Amino acid sequence: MTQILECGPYRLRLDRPLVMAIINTTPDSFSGDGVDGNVERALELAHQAIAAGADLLDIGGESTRPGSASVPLEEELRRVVPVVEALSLLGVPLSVDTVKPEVMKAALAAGASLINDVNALQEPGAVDVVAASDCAVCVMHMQGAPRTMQDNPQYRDVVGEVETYLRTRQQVLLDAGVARGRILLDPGFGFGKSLAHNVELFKELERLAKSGPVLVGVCRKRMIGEISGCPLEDRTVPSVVAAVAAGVRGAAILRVHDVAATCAGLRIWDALGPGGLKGIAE
Ligand code: HH2
Repeated sequence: MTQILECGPYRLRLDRPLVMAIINTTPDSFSGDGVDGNVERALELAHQAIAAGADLLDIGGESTRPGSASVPLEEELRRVVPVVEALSLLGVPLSVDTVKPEVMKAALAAGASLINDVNALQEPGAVDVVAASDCAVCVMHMQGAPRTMQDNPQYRDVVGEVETYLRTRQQVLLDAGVARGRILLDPGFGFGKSLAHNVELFKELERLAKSGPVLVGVCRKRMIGEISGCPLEDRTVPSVVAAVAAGVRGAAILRVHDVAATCAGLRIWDALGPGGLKGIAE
């Protein structure tokens, strides 16, 4: 049976991998495509992403690249809320990438329908904000905090530990009254993980998807550079191949910078790959 993601006013069918376009409102995102709070530029990127086939837009106002510091609340609100207001008129579901309950609340009021939290709603009050709305939510696993998370991350059993963590956060949401159909899980590629940890997790996406629909964000990340040998500016092709591989392994949503290339890659696999792309529907 086709899984549905309940996402505010939207019902998203998860019978193929959906493409989530990254719109960073930051001045300092690692991939260099942040718009620094410029609403016109964000609108332009959003139009391009939708025309290229994006199913959702993910708006972020705080970089979480390794080594980054947290952004003051007022500054994050200044970057994110006007962009959400402007993009909410476009008719596609908007996700907001934040760890702050105040930003979640303001973004939902401005028209967002998915909260994407790399901290899995651990800030006091965050679960309540989500529970009080009808938005979807993505809980992500991170070991440590962005400033230090890549300093020698350690696991005994990375897949088991990430799976247990995601199920625990999922249960917290269920207990707070958030329906299962609103919850996405994300192993958090690059968030407190070595290359070996990332690869092991990637190869077990089907197992993770048994706990709930999985969002995968690997586009242009260090692991893509390490495996492919490509510098940041040449990571579109390896990122697309990784996105297709994630789709084949059952990812429900692919969070990407390169929307047109990703959609093209998915179409090719769907038409020519063995078995096509059925996401997690089967
Ligand atoms: N990765 C980043 C940010 N948010 N959210 C989820 N759910 N999963 C991810 O893998 C993820 C995320 C980091 O990438 P990016 O937004 O491109 O960079 P920055 O944090 O520097 O803005």
